[in-house]
Amino acid sequence: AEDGYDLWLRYEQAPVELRADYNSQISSIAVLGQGATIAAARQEMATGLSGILDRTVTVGTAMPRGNALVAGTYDELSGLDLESADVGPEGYAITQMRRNGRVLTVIAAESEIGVLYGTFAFLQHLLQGEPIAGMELVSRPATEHRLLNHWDNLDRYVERGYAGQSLWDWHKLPDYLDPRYTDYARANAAIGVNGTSLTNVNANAEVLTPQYLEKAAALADVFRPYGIKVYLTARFSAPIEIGGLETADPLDEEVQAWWQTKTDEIYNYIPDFGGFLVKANSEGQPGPQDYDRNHADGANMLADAVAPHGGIVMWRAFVYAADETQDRAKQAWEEFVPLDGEFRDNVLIQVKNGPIDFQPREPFSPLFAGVEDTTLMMEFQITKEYLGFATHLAYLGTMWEETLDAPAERTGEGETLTVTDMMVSDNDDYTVSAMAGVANIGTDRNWSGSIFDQANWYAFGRLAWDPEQDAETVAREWAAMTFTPEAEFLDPVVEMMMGSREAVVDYMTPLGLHHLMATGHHYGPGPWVDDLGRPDWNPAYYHKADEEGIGFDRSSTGSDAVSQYAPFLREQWDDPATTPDELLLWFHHLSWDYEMGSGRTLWEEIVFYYERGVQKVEAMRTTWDEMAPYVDAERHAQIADFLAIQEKEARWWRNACLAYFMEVSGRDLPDGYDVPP
Ligand code: GCW
Repeated sequence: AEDGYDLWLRYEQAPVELRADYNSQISSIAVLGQGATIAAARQEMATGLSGILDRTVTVGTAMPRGNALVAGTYDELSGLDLESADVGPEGYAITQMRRNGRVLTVIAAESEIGVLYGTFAFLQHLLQGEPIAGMELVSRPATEHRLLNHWDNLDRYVERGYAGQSLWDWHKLPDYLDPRYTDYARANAAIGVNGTSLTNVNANAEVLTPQYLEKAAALADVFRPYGIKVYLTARFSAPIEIGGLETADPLDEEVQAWWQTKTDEIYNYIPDFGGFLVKANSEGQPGPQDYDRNHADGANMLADAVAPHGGIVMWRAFVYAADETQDRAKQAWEEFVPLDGEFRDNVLIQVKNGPIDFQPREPFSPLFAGVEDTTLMMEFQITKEYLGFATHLAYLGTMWEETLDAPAERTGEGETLTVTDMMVSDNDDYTVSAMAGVANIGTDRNWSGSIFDQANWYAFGRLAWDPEQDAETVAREWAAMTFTPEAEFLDPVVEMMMGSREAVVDYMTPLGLHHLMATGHHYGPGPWVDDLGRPDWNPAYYHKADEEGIGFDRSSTGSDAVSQYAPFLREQWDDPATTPDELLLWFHHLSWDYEMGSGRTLWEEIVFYYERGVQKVEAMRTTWDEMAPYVDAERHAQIADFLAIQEKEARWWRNACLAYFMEVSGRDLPDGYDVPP
């Protein structure tokens, strides 16, 4: 059935025209070498080509004769006298050459994982309709650690998950290895993901007990051939909860010894365990501040425990205290910047893209330019907690590209550095330290809750591999492999994807507005909510709309959050006249009558954007309807139904927000608008 299970590995759907090209280029195939990763590459090559060619293809283990496709490490391929390309520890090179009248298509790498990545790249190029003749590709990851973060609880509930239950069936592990674990690893290896943190950052210490470690080890064994390391979330109070200690104070020697022993035990189960991911002193989670210690004290204790084994600690910067007098957007910076230089080398500070919380649009987090001697890494949210869950179509590649490419800093020489440039790796084989994506994956047949949300998983992997990759190319690759490479389909669909996130911004939170979502679930609108226990959980705290105007004043006359940015940005964003419209109400509180660049007043502009958002979704529906000839009926119908939900809910957002703003401002809709309140 066309249920989306195969993700971007839909080999059967490859264009038929490729077969002639293939037959003229290749008469035999081999993947050389022995290890488990090579076996996985050989298996994938056989599965992939059998699907693409619609016949059983066998893949040998020795150098083939005639026109041939051969994959292997440079060592295995030494007989060919190849010039090694600069592929690094995980990259690959694909070339075609003539040898003694034969055509050879060669996939070469320094490592076995490079061979597997090269195999996937070769197959994916065919799925994208690219011919084998003349294939020349060299690729290596810029980023060292490319991780999914699962927010999966041990009872299989997925926090902010909209695609069913957790994939990890703890009850049946370690003895039953669901074949789906292998398919998960294949899908991730195909996009270069090389790490997975299995458990929720709102952590349960139980996962660190032997019963669970044995299960996690079984998953690690499945993932290992695919180059994927397992990480676990460490609950800071675990020494008390499962260790029987009276404290979790990171400066207490018994606590340190407990973590050391626990970590050694984990490495006995999982010899290549990647390390810990920690949410501490954030939203009620325990942490070092409970003992008057700081983030560095906490992170360093864990870092010392994993260091002898080569592990890392990813310590999250998502912190904000319940202090009404302080702008939430400033708090991570204030807690972390004073600790710059105090973290061990194997600590990475994991920073959400924006200073608040995965909103449809935020400026980048100022932490990305705030530290010099601390390794920073990115946390994106693949699951769409604030962008319409799995029913709204929003391609996030554009949002992530916007953050990664954002100018963050200027050097003394006047060179502009982007957010990506600020995540410097101290490993010479890479330029970027790490990127994490909060997974949108569950037990739904289509993994992500909707077909188009698969694109966000795909895009995360591709951008983690190469943060300079452009979002449009990635969307094209994905759409070609998921549906068809025909231009008549790709052009309009990629255009629809590219505009989709901005449509959500328009109908939910245009012009720099943020956190207008209803309480708790964050799905629908709730700008009127103003009575929650913590002020910074109330939408009204963020929009500050009243009779006079709207917006959060973070300029130098307000909370001064703007001063956490580099001087060139501070200057630009401190003045509404030079602040880009997209961030206007993030940084400024302005009169409803404020005159916009468009000539409209702010109030008219807000109405215009909400209305535009609805119109964009209407246009997306029309585009999709026209795609019926190119897509199987099953997937076409589901996507069409989801777009209908999105249109209905875009109207709901528009109507609810405008009705509320009309009430607080005492204004009517401008002429020409007729939105039912
Ligand atoms: O976005 C918020 C979510 C919480 C989440 C938290 C975090 C895991 O609403 O569900 O908790 O962020 O990132 O820690």
